[in-house]
Amino acid sequence: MVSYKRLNPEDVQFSSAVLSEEPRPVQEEVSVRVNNTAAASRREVCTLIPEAWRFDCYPERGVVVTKELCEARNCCFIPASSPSSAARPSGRNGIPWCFYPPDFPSYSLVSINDTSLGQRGTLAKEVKTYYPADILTLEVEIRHETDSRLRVRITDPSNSRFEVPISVPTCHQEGRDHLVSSLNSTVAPLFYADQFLQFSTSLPSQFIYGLGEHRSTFLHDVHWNTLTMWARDVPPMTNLYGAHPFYLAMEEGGNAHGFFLLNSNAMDVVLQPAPALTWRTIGGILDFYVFLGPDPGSVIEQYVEVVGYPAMPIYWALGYHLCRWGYNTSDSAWEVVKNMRNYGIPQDVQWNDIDYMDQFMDFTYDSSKFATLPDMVKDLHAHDQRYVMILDPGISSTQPEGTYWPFDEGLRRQVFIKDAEGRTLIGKVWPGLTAYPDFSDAVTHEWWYDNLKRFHEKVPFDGLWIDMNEPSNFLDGSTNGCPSDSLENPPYTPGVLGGLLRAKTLCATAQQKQSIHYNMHSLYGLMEAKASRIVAKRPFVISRSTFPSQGMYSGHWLGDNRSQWKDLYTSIAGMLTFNLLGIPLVGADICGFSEEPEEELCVRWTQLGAFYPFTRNHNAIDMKPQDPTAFSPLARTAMKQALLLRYSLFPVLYTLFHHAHVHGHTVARPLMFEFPKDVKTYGIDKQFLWGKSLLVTPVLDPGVDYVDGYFPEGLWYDYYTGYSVRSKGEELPLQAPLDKINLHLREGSVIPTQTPNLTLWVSSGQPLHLISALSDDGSATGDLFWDDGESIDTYETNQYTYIIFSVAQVLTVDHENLPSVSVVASFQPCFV
Ligand code: MIG
Repeated sequence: MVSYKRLNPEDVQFSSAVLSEEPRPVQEEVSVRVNNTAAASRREVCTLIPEAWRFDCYPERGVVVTKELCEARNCCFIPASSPSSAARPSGRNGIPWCFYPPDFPSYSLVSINDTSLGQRGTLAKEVKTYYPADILTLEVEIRHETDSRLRVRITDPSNSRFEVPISVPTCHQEGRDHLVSSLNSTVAPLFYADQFLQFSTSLPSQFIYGLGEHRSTFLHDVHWNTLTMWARDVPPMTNLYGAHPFYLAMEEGGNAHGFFLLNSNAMDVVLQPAPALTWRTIGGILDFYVFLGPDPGSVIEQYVEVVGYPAMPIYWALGYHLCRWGYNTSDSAWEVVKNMRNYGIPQDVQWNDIDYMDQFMDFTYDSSKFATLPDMVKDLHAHDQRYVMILDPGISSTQPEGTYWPFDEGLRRQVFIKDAEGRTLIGKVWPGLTAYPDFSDAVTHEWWYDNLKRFHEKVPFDGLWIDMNEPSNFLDGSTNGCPSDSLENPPYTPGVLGGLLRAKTLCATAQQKQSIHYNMHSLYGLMEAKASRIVAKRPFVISRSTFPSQGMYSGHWLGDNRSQWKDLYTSIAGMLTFNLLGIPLVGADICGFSEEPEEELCVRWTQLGAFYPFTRNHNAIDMKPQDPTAFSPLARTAMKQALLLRYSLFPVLYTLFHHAHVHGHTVARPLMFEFPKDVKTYGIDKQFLWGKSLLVTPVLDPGVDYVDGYFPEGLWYDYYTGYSVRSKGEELPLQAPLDKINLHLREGSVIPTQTPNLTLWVSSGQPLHLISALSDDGSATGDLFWDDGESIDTYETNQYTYIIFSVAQVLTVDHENLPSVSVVASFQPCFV
């Protein structure tokens, strides 16, 4: 756990020249040298800094950093064994050749006063650095907001700067005596220039998680790994669709803490093996939260308390969704729905991609190819199924006046983002030239709502899929390019793909109601989701771009993956990361978006996908069909079984979402959350849990009929046979024929299940069952949250049933010989 102490001016220098409370030996050595031999040559001091502790003084890309350039910054220059970081475009960097010396000028605390919540002080430095508009005097405010949450805001007292417009609750707690984190932030200098804000901190371990959105393993690699954040429409690589400046760090002994930088500007987060982390952002303020845990689950609860609890999903959101790009007609989509019914494969929701639109224009549908769309939707509803279609933000700007209401009316109400000169900014997306709604303006929300309402009268859709909302643009900036100024070409540009902020999006100088696009860019998907959360009952929205607090408004799919085994594997990390980020309604495109899956891959993917909190099969245009009906009877049956299994576990999943909504718990949960003292769980991203007790071990490789799974210490019950194994905390081989996904129940748990049916609505009348997995002492507990599945705020208005089950010793259990999972009760579900 991070410890706190009261701050004294001498503790805060934000420079490596000053020792922190608990100095690392290396620093002590450096510092002693610096202090005792003032005459020591610069080079000697520089060589004393171990490679892992070198903080990059020349992060600019595309520059070959020479000794001269480096020394002009008063930094140390030592070519290291790896190529210089500047020589690498993004992602994995090397050891920096140019790094800050211990005496690099930085801020010191010149005054500090106690406030009711903490302290407020002034930071000052004397010399300006090489970044323009360096701010020499800063205000720092430290607030102890709750017992487990500290907030530090560093602002410019003489100018107001951009702050992320999300409402963050503040709790007021007084009289705390232990206020300042000894997270060591003195390892490198603090920067606070207008467009370059940077600070570094040492990390308690190399076990760092979160920091979306990137495609990576669940556990981040701290070996010179730069993670760039700037929402971007791009297939799996660099900076992806969302921006989430939050990390979870494991500490000694199974403790954990969290760190959140509330900042929406383009930024780099650099991990280095010291281990240490550098936040480097190009705007806004430094406003960060530290969450004290002490265990990983509590850290996430504390984070979610700040960014907002995820919405309780409407029940059918947890059913099976089928989608593809390239259903050429409504009849071809309808055909699949009917085939699914004929084969008795569960399906709650049918989706349409941009194919349904008339010339790809929002709020229209193709009246010839999709003539039967309204009939299909009626038919879905008649079968207790639902319909969701895609909307892109770009609004066609080239239709003759009077023929396309969304654009005409949008212009009239001035809802579109403007360029630097105040004209409607025009970019290009699927419908051709388009304007972009400014969702930071309340007027735009009304206009968006009116459009949705008008379209809903024609096609009574049930939910929305909001794509391309980074926002994506086939052009860089606009049809007129972008002006050339310091917003478009900042002194430092993070490692965004394409090297320019405007790459495949809008100009940084574009004007939105609440600020310039430079500041607002990564918030676009969040604000669009907020505007889209309006259709009936509990709204259903799935968004591609996301930002902290997104979970309150939408779920997320992990974007354009490929039909490859590797993508099957990385989807688990993506799912777990978004559960850490407070967006538990998440899943990857099952069977892969681009490319065509072999049957075996699609079966394995459907099995894993049955355990994504959000489960949707989606496919790219021109790829052959990959819905369950497209495969052999054997594969089809295996997929059907996996989906029926999911449907039978609906009561478990629904109850987990209740806990996410009310307490900020994860739904799909990393093993280390339940076993934080078991270091062997820290890197696991091939298995995961649902809640605390259901262990999922999917097959992620071709051509195998077994899988190795790690079992934390304790008793685990095979879900299908009831036989138990006692693990010492070891990897065990499991049989995994093509029609089986391994599922184990942790000792001491009771889970509610339900006889499945073809939709969750139809299942909802079926009896519930309880399965208990007893501990050695014959006890077990579990719970169930149950309501009508669709009314808003049933928990908040007390219209729900919540049951806790506990089993005391009921029978003598012989773990070695008897199936010990037993149905201990059946009962009728009771809607309030
Ligand atoms: O430029 O709507 O990620 O799921 O099928 C591509 C077509 C736009 C990207 C989404 C994908 C969707 C596709 N879209």
